[in-house]
Amino acid sequence: MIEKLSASEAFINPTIVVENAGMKKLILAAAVVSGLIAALPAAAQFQKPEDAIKYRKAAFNVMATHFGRVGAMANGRVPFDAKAVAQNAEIATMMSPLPYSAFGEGTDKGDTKAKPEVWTEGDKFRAAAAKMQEEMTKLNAAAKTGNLDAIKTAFGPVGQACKACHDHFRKE
Ligand code: ASC
Repeated sequence: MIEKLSASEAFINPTIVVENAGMKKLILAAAVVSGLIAALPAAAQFQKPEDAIKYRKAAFNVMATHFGRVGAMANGRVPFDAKAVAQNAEIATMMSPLPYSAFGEGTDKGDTKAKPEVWTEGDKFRAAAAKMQEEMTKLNAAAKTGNLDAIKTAFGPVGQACKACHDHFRKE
């Protein structure tokens, strides 16, 4: 913006230059702060390990609730309502990455069914999480079309991805 002002324009209205300089500093500061937040270890965003455990369980629970509502319609247990499927799939998709910020250090002990393998086989765990999110994203795309057959097709792989992770990484 400043660059586009000629010297005479800047002279006539110096506040433009001042405002733009201030704005640039503000944008820079905001970028630095958000960069720092993104760089923080995930666990540091929770006060205590038990807060992280509560958070991830809550996120899984909300995801499962809305995924389940999609399933009820995909399986014909509840009459098909394209708008409701789309809304529920959207919420489940939004929730799907959230639990994974809450498996940080020290969150392996406490009120959790997470197996030690979550941490000892971290790459495998992250891959399983990514697979679920990928399939959920496909389900969300199908839900947006409102096509029940497409929704049915996309539903199964999400459930399989949930199960695959539970089988290996969750107790019971
Ligand atoms: C659900 C739900 C899960 C998965 C899993 C699929 O609806 O709450 O945890 O599907 O049961 O096997």
